Amino acid sequence: MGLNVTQKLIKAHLVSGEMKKGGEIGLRIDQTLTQDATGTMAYLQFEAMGIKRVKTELSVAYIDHNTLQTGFENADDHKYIQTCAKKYGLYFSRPGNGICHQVHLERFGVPGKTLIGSDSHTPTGGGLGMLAFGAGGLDVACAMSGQPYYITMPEIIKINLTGKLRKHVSAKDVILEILHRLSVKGGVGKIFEYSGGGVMTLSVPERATITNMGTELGATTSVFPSDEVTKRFLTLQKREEAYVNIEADPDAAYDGELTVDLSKVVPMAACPHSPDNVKPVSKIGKIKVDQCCIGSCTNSSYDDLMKAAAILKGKTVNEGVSLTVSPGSKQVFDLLAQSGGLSDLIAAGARILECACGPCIGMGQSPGSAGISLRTFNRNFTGRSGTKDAGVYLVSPETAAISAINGYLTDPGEIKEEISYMALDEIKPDDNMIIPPASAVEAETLSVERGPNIKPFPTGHALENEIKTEVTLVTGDNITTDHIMPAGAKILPYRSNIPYLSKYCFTVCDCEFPERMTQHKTGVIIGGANYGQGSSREHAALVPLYLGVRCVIAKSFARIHRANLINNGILPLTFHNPEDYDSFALGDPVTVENARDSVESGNNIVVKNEKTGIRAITTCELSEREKRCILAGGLINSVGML
Ligand code: MIC
Ligand code: SF4
Repeated sequence: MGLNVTQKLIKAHLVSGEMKKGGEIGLRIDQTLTQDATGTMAYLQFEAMGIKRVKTELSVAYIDHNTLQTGFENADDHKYIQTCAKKYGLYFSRPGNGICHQVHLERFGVPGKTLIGSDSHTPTGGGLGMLAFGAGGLDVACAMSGQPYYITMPEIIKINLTGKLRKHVSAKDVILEILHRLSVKGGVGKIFEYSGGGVMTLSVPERATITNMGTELGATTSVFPSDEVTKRFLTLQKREEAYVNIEADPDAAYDGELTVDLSKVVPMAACPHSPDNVKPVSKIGKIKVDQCCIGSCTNSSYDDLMKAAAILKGKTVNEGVSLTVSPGSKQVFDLLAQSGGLSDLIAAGARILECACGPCIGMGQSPGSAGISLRTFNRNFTGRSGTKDAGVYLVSPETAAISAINGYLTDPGEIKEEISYMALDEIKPDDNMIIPPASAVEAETLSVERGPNIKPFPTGHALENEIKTEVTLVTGDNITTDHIMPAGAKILPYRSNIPYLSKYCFTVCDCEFPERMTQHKTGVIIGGANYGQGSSREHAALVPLYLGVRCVIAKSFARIHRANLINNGILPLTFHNPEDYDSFALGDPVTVENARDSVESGNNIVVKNEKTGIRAITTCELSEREKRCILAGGLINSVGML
């Protein structure tokens, strides 16, 4: 039997386990990336391992999230990461050079290679035929030190693309259509592999838009083949030597299949407050819009921004709307300027922001009270924009641009004029904002600069046999890491200061949670389904650990967050019978019985509600490696890194 693209990539990197669904596999990692909001922790953890130089083929440290610099914190963290990069053998992408995923696609991604990044949208690299995963900072630190990355062998689902997109319909609409069909839980335990005649009609940046938002499906990752389109993209980037052809064998088998006829896709929008609350734009109606934001790692390529510029050319942004544009990279920004698109955007009244995540992670541009914001981004969770009662809709650049002119949500199918702009035949990439690492000899003489905002990270302690504590929080389904550890302009600068961040833990759901934990010193969280979906931020485990959370008992967990809990010694227990979720209330005293013995033997774990006497059975399926980690109180303890 032939192999599909995913199997070919896994096979070439497999260091432990078998390619059998459900078992743990270890993968050799060729490349890593970090961004600054998770990077500081990742490098502190890397330093704690005592390794002198990264052992990957390529590792890059990007600065793109924390760029507001409202105090000394961001600049200090940037300096820390920059000095780490130079000393430990990483490339450093300076602030201003762009969003990690866009820059990585342009300048570093290589088809057929594995990549892990301390950012959940690292699967963007799948658009280039990479096997790319989002991971916690500690897993990235381990990969930098030459250790494998472990995942559960997922199901491989073929997404069969047929036909061709119609005018004004974009790759964003395709992934929104898939989210509509499968939901934010639809990709859990799965890799989506794109295939079929429609694939060749999509450019690499369009493919990357789709693999980027595979993250919102909860997927382990998404991947496209590497074909002539990939070759053209790499040739444009003057990196044709990186090209290899990787396509599925004709007789390759999959665990499931879904067909999307591109010619039938229509402009879509994800309505508040979930990326899977998707409806056709035409069915939502002409709702009044206060803000439109174009950019983010999902939609900030040259074509995305030029389409928007062409729609806005000669027009003025509606008086009721604030339109922002953030180019994905310095390369995109420069090309936008050279082609005249930038001038069209400025003339129309767009507010041009720097090449960074910006409003996507709440770093400015929070909408007004109950404001309606159309964003070309990938997440619209409550409060993520910085305004709790804002309504954020996720749309394509075309929809955002035409709606910014009209002042109300508009189907881009209504655009009468032809959209045309300068095609890219040749570009002159300039990596002058990427600082290479020092040589190993020079590195010996360099030191790392650490600002006063950088505080040590907490570490867990060995698992005891009986955990006696109480329920300190009960959450509903689909809790995101933005609920657990919010981001945004006020607190993102404190990503290297866990004690400070802890004051904001879960405050989107319950403002008394941090205070309650401080009083009780320990606690358990009762969670619903898909607990911890969203970002890869390890802070959503580190901060609860710091506050004394000993275990989370949920109906189910999102992949990266579960790994982060285990890596930090917090026990993730799953209700055997989901109805038992209703047997626990805030303040109930609980005992996790025989925790250590059960983890060791692989048995179910009983959690007793000491108030009602109800004994809930929970499961904790752990690989031998994960068991060692949980028993030791986290990965750092388990491998004796400190
Ligand atoms: C996000 O989009 O939520 C982030 C900010 O990029 C996160 C990483 C982080 O929290 O630093 C992600 O997606 O992993
Ligand atoms: Fe940055 Fe937003 Fe992409 Fe996260 S989703 S990496 S915040 S642009």
